[in-house]
Amino acid sequence: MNRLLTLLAVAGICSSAAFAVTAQAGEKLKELPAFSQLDTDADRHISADEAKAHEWLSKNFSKADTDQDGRISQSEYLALVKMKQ
Ligand SMILES: [Ca+2]
Ligand SMILES: [Ca+2]
Repeated sequence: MNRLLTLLAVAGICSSAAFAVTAQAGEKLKELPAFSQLDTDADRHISADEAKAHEWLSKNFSKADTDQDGRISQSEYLALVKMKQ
């Protein structure tokens, strides 16, 4: 089933569909909450667990964690938000 869907997607996707996906990603980025909303234990870092509250952030956690210390600092979060705007 997945294979069929993939084939259909490859055959059927046109540039407007690709554009729609990009636009959808943009929508999700707009929904990035304030740092303090994600930092629920207020230790000034977003842990991997805290990032799970936001699907996109969770998926991009390692990208956001630029110093690779396993958590996102406020400056890392702001850099991520700016980069994606
Ligand atoms: Ca925290
Ligand atoms: Ca970090």
